[in-house]
Amino acid sequence: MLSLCCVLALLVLSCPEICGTNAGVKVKLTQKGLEYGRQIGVTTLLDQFKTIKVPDFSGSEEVSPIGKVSYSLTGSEIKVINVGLPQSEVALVPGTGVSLTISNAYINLHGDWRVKYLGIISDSGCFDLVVSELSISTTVTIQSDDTGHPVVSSANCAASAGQASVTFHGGASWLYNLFSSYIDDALRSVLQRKICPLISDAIHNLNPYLKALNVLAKVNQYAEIEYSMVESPVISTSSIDLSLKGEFYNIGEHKEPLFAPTPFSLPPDESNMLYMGISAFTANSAGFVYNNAGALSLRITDDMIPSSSPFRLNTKTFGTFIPQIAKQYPDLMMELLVKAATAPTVTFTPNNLTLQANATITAYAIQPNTTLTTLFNLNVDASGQIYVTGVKVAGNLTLNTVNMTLGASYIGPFEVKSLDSIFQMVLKAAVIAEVNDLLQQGFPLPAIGELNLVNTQLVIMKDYLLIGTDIHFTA
Ligand SMILES: *[C@@H]1O[C@H](CO)[C@@H](O)[C@H](O)[C@H]1NC(C)=O
Ligand SMILES: *[C@@H]1O[C@H](CO)[C@@H](O)[C@H](O)[C@H]1NC(C)=O
Ligand SMILES: *[C@@H]1O[C@H](CO)[C@@H](O)[C@H](O)[C@H]1NC(C)=O
Ligand SMILES: *[C@@H]1O[C@H](CO)[C@@H](O)[C@H](O)[C@H]1NC(C)=O
Ligand SMILES: CC(=O)N[C@H]1CO[C@H](CO)[C@@H](O)[C@@H]1O
Repeated sequence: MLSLCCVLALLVLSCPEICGTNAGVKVKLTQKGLEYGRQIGVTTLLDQFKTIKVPDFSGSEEVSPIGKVSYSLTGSEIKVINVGLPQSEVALVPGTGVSLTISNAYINLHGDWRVKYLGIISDSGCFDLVVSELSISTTVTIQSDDTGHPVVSSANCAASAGQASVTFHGGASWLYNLFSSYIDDALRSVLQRKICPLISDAIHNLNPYLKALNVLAKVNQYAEIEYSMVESPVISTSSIDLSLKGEFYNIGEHKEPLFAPTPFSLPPDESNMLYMGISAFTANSAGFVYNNAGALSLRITDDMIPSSSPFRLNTKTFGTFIPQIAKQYPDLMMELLVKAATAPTVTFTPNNLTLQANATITAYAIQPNTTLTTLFNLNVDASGQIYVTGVKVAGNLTLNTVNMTLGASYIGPFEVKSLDSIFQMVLKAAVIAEVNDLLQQGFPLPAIGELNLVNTQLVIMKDYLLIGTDIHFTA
């Protein structure tokens, strides 16, 4: 059940009070995705059908010239031994959900029979029954319950069995006729009556999973991302489209940034099962959250600079660019504090993901008694390209431009430009490495937990990142 649930979990989420806001993340399940969901669903139903219990039949009938014949088909031995669902179809029902049609299905049963007549004569044997040309149709409706969670149910279920054919083993042939008509009518109708409740149960059984669906996914110790729906799912003739909030929040504290998502729509591609658009808004809400959490500051010490580097974080190295540092603070180690001045922002343009950040860098000399003496601070505007890699929404940053201006100096005037090369090196070695660690973690995609993504492509579009993927269950 879990697997079918996952497909449905992709289809449905909730629509709480935030309905009407623009989506930060959009998800589209195509016909191809639905078709994959059908295969998984049919496998699940096959297992479900094998559990059908056929009740005992017993009764008596006047059979001339013998008289009263008591018979029983013993339930404990009437077993479903095979089920075939060779033909099934799913189709989108615009505005409602998904229709499922199964045709030419069959069920093989095996059981024992027993008769008693003329008071004393008893006879017994076994039988094989094939109920074939079974047709089943139902609609899976997708709705929200009053707590804003998705609920699926089965509507308009109909099942009919075309014919039953029975083979008896043991006993006298006149008995076969008695059973033939009985079995044909009774067992066929029993099976018919059992199928729709079974399907309804199977669909209904998805609800606990949907109820447990976490629309708030933890990213790390600072952030969680909310994937609740901002509007009801749009079910058209070609896809199911979901609009999700897709917003990062500080854990336990849902403060809204000043910016809002820019409306965007996914391209009409259909070659993958699933498409997902992640807006620049979603990425920028992450910057907002990390900045609020005070997570965007980094203390850089000499041990973070590669040992191969000729530049060291000490007053000797800096003294070659700013002589008064070496003069006033000879032979001291230094430390830098890089701190975001504002939340960094990303811009998505076709094939280009740019990160811009404004930061301050404060340089300290470390006194022998470990006191930090402030030497100067700089304002830095930096921009870099983020290269998105692999199937995770994870990337790596390379630095494009760095523009440094002096904030304050406690060591007299100096030419900021002279520090360009050393800071380029420090930013690359320490800051970019740190940002890349963060980017490599990526973040969880909505309800993807149980799925493997295959044939995944990532494309940077204007204002959003497009992921096209197929999905695969290994369970
Ligand atoms: C990427 O976009 C930024 C601005 O958004 C621009 O400055 C940069 O030149 C672009 N890079 C490429 C490779 O197109
Ligand atoms: C960085 O500061 C400049 C002005 O110095 C401003 O134009 C820009 O919007 C800021 N960028 C961010 C990401 O805050
Ligand atoms: C540490 O040393 C510096 C420089 O010698 C001095 O200014 C400062 O007061 C000292 N701090 C402490 C806590 O001893
Ligand atoms: C660097 O920033 C300063 C102040 O924000 C600005 O005047 C200057 O044009 C910028 N230089 C470059 C190369 O972007
Ligand atoms: C650390 C890392 O993976 N760096 C890569 C970032 O992306 C650029 C462009 O694809 C590569 O050249 C780097 O090697």
